[in-house]
Amino acid sequence: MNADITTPRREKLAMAMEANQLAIVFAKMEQEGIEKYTQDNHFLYLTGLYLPDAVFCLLKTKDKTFEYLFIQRGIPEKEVWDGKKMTKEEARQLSGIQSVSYLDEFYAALSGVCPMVKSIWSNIGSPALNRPLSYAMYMLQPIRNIYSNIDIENLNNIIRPIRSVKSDWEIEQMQKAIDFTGLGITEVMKQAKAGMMEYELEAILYYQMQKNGVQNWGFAPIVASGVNATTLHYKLNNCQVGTDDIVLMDVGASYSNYSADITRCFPVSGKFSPRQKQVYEEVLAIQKAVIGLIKPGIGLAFLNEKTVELMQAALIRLGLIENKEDYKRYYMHSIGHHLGMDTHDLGARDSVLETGNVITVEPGIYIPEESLGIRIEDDVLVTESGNINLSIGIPKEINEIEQIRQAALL
Ligand SMILES: [Mn+2]
Repeated sequence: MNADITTPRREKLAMAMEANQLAIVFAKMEQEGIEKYTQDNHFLYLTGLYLPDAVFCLLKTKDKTFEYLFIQRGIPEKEVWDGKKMTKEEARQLSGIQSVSYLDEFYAALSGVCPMVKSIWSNIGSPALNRPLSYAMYMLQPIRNIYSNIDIENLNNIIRPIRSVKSDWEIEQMQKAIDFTGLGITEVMKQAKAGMMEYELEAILYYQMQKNGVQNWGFAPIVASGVNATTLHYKLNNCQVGTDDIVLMDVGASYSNYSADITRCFPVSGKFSPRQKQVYEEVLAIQKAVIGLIKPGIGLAFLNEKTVELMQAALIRLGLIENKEDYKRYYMHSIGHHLGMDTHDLGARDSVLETGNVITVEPGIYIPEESLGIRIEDDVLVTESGNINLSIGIPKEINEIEQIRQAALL
């Protein structure tokens, strides 16, 4: 990410803001001890900087916008341990933000602008009432105390329409995240054997991804065999894989901080049993039907309704339910979500799709009493003329999967 990529994003944010509004976007704090640093996605989106403890401010007045960046001062004794801090000049170059100051000047600068500010957009998050304040809430507390007339609003609400439409560069990053995830998934299909542990499969996957420059999972990987696949957010990954199991992998690499989110299932034995095949085919048919509906102007709510209709008929055919209303026993989540820097990216459940959105399509049927869980998930880009399935290259047809598995077991 460089200034050419982040500058237009800041311009879009400024366009969306009203006069006398201020955006204050906080980077994540420096992690305690020796943990790996991950950046706040709003901050990264707007600045391209992996700097901890930095703050980006955008002030809009009647006829101008002003951008300010505050960064940590380098302390020579600390730099022995942590490496050199980014200089003001480096931060300016990388972000394209011209006014760069040190963090210890932040409140003084803010004191100067607050008298003219009506409201502030900030990445305050939305912690539950019985949870600690977010870092942004903590940092904005002096403003609440002294300028109680200034509204503080969640940055999500203004940045959602901007972040949910992906640029070509963003699509390229997501495509890489998806392709590297696909390599990992295919490699697991090639190497998995009964008796292996789920975490061994996870390791095969991550090795393939990291070899290609992936630094992190997009989310905690789910590698679930047999009945574990019926736990939607299973992440223990510590059971032994059985001969007759289906293994479900719901995984995604993060590349340039963009997440993939893919689910594939395969039979350990090399061949789907008739029942496994029956269930798999129903899920696959629903997934394809729903992907076929995706185009600009279609609502996520509509896709959910369609999925439920198709799911009800499928569950009745499979002999799992008799009454349509009971479908939630075997299908209890929604069809998908926006995907981007966050795996569950900004984009409301009731959003209407537009060109440049990327969403997941992930129907599933979960039958604990049969130790069987099937979910198939692709990442789909909404285009002017319909959609492009970005993960179409990752095997999901029964014959393809069986072929890979049987070659593996030779
Ligand atoms: Mn998903």
